[in-house]
Amino acid sequence: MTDRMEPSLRIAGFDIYPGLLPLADQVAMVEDLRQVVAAAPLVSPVTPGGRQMSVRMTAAGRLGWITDRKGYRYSPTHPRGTPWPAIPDRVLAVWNMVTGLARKPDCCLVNFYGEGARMGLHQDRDEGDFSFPVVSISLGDSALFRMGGIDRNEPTRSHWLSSGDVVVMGGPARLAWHGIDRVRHGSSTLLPQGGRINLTLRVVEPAD
Ligand code: MD3
Ligand code: FE
Repeated sequence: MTDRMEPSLRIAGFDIYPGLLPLADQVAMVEDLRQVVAAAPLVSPVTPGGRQMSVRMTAAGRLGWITDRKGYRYSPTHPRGTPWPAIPDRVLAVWNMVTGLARKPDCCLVNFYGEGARMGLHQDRDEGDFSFPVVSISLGDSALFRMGGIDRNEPTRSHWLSSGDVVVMGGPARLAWHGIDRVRHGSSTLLPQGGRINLTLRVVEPAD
């Protein structure tokens, strides 16, 4: 356990670090992610209900979150059967900075939002241990992030996330409802064709 950096903004239990990543680090992280996507291509996941998600996904780490007609789950392999690539060190450095935890995340989920992609309000509860926070890193186009409470019907608040912003969901916020209502396509030049990448770092297996 090292020191944890203090957030500059707190909304509904969500710790927000606006502009934490300098532009040079964002550019380097996108290069790291090109290698991740080369080893583990983005897929358009299908929900158990048979709907195709508008967000494309892949992952790095020991486990990746996947969904298909069989259900939502963490898997040690990409849908094509290959192990996930390692989480880039530059991404792990962000986890260290904002959590100060010795425990490393098991999963770095990579979400890619092309034009019109969104993510409906949901909870993240497929992990085996909710005592650890989830860390989100935004890259590319700005997105309207909606944050609610632990109950579906609690009021929500919205906040625009920009490239280089980091959010930490820990404590009660770990099980809060959240989603991405819309992305301002072309609002950032980080990705030459536009689009948004969100990385979420997660501890999936219970602490031993
Ligand atoms: C709050 N991703 O991958 S990141 C997701 O921007 C997800 O792609 C959104 O929701 C995105 O599950 C939002 C912020 C986030 C991520 C995980 C959370 C908020 C969270 C887990 C628990 C509570
Ligand atoms: Fe989520």
